[in-house]
Amino acid sequence: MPEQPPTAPTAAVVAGVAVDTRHWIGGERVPSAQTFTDVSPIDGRTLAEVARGGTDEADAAVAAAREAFPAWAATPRTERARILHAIADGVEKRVEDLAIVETHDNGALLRSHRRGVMPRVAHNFRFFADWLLKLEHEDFDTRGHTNHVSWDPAGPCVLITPWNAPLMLATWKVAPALAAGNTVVLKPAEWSPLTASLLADIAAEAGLPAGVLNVVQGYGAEAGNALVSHPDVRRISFTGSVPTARHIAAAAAANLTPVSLELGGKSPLLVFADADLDLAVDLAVEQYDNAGQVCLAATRILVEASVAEEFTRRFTRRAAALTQGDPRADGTDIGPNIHPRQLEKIHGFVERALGAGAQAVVGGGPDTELGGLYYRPTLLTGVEQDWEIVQEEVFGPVLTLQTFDTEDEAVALANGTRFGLAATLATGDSERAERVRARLVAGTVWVNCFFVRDLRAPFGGSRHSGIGREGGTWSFDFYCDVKNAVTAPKGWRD
Ligand code: TXE
Repeated sequence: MPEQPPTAPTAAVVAGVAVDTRHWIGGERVPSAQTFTDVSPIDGRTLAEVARGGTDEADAAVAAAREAFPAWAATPRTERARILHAIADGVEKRVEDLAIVETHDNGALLRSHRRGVMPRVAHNFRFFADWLLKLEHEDFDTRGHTNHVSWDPAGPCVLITPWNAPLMLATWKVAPALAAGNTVVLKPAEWSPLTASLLADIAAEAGLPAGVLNVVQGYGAEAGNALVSHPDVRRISFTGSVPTARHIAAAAAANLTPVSLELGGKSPLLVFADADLDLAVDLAVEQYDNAGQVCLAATRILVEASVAEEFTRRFTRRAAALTQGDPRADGTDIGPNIHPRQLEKIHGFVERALGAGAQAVVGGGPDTELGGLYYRPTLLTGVEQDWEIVQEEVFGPVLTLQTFDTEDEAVALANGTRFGLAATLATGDSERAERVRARLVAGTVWVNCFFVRDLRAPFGGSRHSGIGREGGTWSFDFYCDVKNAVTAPKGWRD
């Protein structure tokens, strides 16, 4: 274990909640000589000095995960499931703490953390605990020999997660990996590191043995890189950007470590003239959730030309009624973006599009009254399919609108990017919905709805949106080495 420097900060209090900002390795809190400053996007206030891990901490965490692996893998499934349910209980008891810390850390709405996100974090643990108990080993006969197909845990897993939904996305990985009998090292994003640390506390209180869950804090290029390059790691699961995914895939390739990649998107919302237009407008406005920092967001609105004017009129009215401001306030619809760098990136996209001739019919720049990291919800028209603003993920509250005349044209526009994460259709014609959804390149297609997510369903994307799927059986597939044991019948050589 790296030596513990006496002067490094070890804890912070965020909105009254104490958060230990050291790593969590082998059941112990471990500081680093170096720290990084975690800042709130709400008002730029410093929240904490957080341990900044590197190769030493990565090595120590993987070693702890390796050491804990045999006992956890051999723990009866019912006991593993019991502990996962106890973690869910702990999350439910601390929903308020987790919600307030997450909101301060990443700026997403407090009311959705409280009512939606954190209860779902608990559900993630319950779901995979229950799925584990239902997971059937399969036996079948081959000329009198028994094939026994089993789901064996793979070993230490490295889980690298982003800042837009920090705990939610982390537990999509942590819960199935632990349920399957693996040990894990979680590296949360440096822009939102705090709730991962609270999760470590909750898991320890729930009785998860030391070393089964480890949390290493730090930058991607340091702690993250050391973890994904480690030869003792058996699985890497990553949610984040395409450039980082390329790097991780290359590091994983060096060790032939299986990797799951959940990346960005540039998803379309197709609005046909036969749609309920008010519903279509609701679906479009929903894309501003989390200040547009959602990988699934349908940021390209494609509207049938005959209803485009009416759609734009209704959308503009609805967007004007949105309240932007402090994410802790109950009446707020859109909070701040995560970081000055992200705001700059968002505005760069918008400025270049406007410079190329796009029109901002809604928004078009940072909110000058609110200041800080608040970007006005924006809708750009007059854009072309090959423009950067249509092709690249902005990850901010910026939507584009294009029109089409035929179903074929709609499908061509929808499929015309390098991504394939999701697509949403608004149509009143069920035959059209079936026809179009079959032709879309997307891991998830929603028809007349958005963001309905069932953990039994596969989640993930095609093309540059990723490799692999998360959810139900797909998660267990990834976190297990499936084994076939063939046993001869007794006395077969007699
Ligand atoms: O993501 P990164 P960033 C997209 C979105 C956003 C852009 C940049 O378009 O604007 O990515 O965000 C860790 N080895 N999405 O730069 O860098 C890093 O520490 C190992 C979409 O913040 O991909 C963090 O924990 N790990 C996405 C995680 O990777 C490394 C959500 C994600 O950071 C690493 C987030 C390395 N070399 C961003 N470099 C979605 N699909 O929801 C970085 N990391």
